[in-house]
Amino acid sequence: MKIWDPLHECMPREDLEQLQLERLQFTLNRVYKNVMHYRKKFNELGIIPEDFQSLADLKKLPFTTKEDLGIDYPYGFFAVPLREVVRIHSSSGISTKPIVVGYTRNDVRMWSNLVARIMTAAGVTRDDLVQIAFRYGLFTGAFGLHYGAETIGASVIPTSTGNTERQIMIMQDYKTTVLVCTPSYALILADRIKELGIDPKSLSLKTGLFGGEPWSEAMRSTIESGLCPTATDNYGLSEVIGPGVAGECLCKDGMHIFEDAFIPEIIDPATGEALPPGSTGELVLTSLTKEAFPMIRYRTRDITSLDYGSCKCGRTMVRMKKTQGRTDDMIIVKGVNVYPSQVDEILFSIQQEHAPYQMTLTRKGALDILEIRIEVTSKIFSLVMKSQRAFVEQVKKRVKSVIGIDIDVSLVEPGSLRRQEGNIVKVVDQRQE
Ligand code: DLL
Repeated sequence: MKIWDPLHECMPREDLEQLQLERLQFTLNRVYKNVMHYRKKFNELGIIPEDFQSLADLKKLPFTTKEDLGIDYPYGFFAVPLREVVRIHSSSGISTKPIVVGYTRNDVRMWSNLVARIMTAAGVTRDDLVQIAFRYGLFTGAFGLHYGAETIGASVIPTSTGNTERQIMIMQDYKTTVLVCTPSYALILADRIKELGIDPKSLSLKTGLFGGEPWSEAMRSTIESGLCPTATDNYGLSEVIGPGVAGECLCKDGMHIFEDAFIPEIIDPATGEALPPGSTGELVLTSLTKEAFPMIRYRTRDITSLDYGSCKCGRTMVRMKKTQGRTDDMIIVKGVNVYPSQVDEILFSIQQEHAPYQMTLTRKGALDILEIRIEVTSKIFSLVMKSQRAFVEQVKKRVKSVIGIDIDVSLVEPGSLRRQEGNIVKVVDQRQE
């Protein structure tokens, strides 16, 4: 099994920790000098970057959260002038404003190499034809995998999302060997292939890199039997770089986190205390090489555990387990991150009141369906029938323009939504694994 960057991916832990410390010092200096948010935190604690003499000192610093990024929207966390930024991406924020991330030329180079690592780990080589069916745009998934594949020297087929039959036609005619998309889209492709009576073995696919949302081992089996013989899981988040934070090798026993570029910690989400190795808790990440958008102790809100045991592939990088949920109420619908707080804001902006609502998620075939049920308040009730319909349409339209997905909206009887201790359960996820 080929390894893209054996020098780093197989580094003995002692050397790795030395490298992490040097890179951490570089990063802390950079943020202290250039990012007001971090300088304020250092000053409040009465410390300077030179005080960090060991990796354990990292714990002196407070966490960074998505709320912090929202306060300094859009560029407050950039550590370089915009003139040095060559790429901007974004992801859902807690409010209707997204979070904005930037990359310098060096960042894009580093990112491409990190993604080249996960692709090589999944068995991709320069002889492959890589069909990228992630949405091209502000989402980091498509461009990240695109640059990684080009770095390896593979041929990229940038189909983007949608038009499932065309995707399948391209797969058949261009003889795609590697598929890249969300696991839920892979299920849609597998379903359609079955409906069309195509034998998956007649395709040229040999491996697929999937990620961007949680998925189960059951989904992996369905994809491997009905679409492509090998499916690997890949994790990342825009704030930290995008894809390329962690990915499975062909042992498929956890995703290697590239620790020369990111320091992972597992904390108790309630207390913020570090948990002993092997425990399950919230993943916190610190970036070590990023120039434009360094992140210090970023709370990912993803729940997982870390395995420092050795892996048969030879990589020494720690492995994270599949995520086991989140410590906040974010959900991922059709590959798009959605926060109930975004829906709160949208409803308030339309109706100038906090209408009680519930988000129900179901899956029709392989397709995610999000329905927002809104209880009829006296304000909504007073609208004539026609305006009620217009209100429903307006909610759909605003959600499409702010969050980017099509949803169903219905009005329901006052008091009919499920409550727990008096509060409406905001998210009911009925999607089966
Ligand atoms: O989803 C980056 C990415 C793209 C990773 C393509 C892998 C492949 P965001 O849109 O910022 O970035 O969403 C990040 O998605 O905090 C997780 O909750 C979730 N997530 C991403 N990958 C996985 C995965 C990209 N493999 C958020 N398993 C993260 C479970 C995942 N959840």
